[in-house]
Amino acid sequence: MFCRRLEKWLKPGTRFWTATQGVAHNLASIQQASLLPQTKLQGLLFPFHQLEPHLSSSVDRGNFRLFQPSVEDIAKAEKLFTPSPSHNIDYHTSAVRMDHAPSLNQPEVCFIGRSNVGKSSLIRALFSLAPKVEVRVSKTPGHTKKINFYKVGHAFSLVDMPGYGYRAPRDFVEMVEPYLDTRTNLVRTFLLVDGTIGLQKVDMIALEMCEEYRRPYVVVLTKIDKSRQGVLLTNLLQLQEMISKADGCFPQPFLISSVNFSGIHLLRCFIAHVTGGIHLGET
Ligand SMILES: Nc1nc2c(ncn2[C@@H]2O[C@H](COP(=O)(O)OP(=O)(O)OP(=O)(O)O)[C@@H](O)[C@H]2O)c(=O)[nH]1
Ligand SMILES: [Mg+2]
Repeated sequence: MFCRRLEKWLKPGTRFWTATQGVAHNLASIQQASLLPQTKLQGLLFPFHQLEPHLSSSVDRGNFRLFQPSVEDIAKAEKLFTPSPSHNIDYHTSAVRMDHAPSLNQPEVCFIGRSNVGKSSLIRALFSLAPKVEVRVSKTPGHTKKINFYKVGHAFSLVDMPGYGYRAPRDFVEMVEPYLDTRTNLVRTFLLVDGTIGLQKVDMIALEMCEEYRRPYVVVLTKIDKSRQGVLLTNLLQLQEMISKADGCFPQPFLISSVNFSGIHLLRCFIAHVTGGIHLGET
């Protein structure tokens, strides 16, 4: 059923990036990903499915699958992440302080998290269908000291926040707090947690901060390709427990790998949805 719906959507002539336009990841588009066997495709689009059989039957699975768009919706969202002459996707500007931040009218989403958690890598993966967009990825932790703004046509803007942790809580006070406090067009904050390590004290501070500023936020578990399955499950359940006690957090954590592309298509769809760029069909 899943494959038939996919085939129907993928009409001949659908465009995707080729080597001559820049090198995109070989699973960056749903068209390329659809060449995978169905179980692998399901795992790529909905990474939680692969973990599900390993969860104890006493675990409530409902919250892991709240956002489960159709493949058509995922494909619709992908269009927003694909540049065209009328839809420019590009780095916009950087700011070292909030009073240098550009005033933008479109809805905005931001990515916050510890240094090295994978914020910039995730943004690069999200933008992999626009390979000309330059997203800096650090080799050394703490590289991104500026707030970096990217514009996705007129649809939304996306913000890569400086990593915190080495000088916490000072890092929060300088950059993240003023941003969360004052950014009026911010519609969703994505709080990244390292899937290989799990929740750290500094992640808890960030979570409390999102609660305090009453900003709707979503937790993203990163680097799932690198984490052993048992470790990932433990970290996921610990996270789920925390989320269940939070008010402003979306109950479903998103699992992603910027290396093998697991969960990237789903996250693109969620971003397109929360910024109002697409309307989800009936699933
Ligand atoms: N295996 C694996 N490595 C990742 C993944 N995402 C990021 N990394 C690696 O983790 C390191 C840090 O990634 P960044 O994206 O620079 O992290 P950041 O959160 O932007 O870091 P700061 O800018 O310092 O705050 C890099 O060496 C990445 O290659 C992932 O999904 N899987
Ligand atoms: Mg970075």
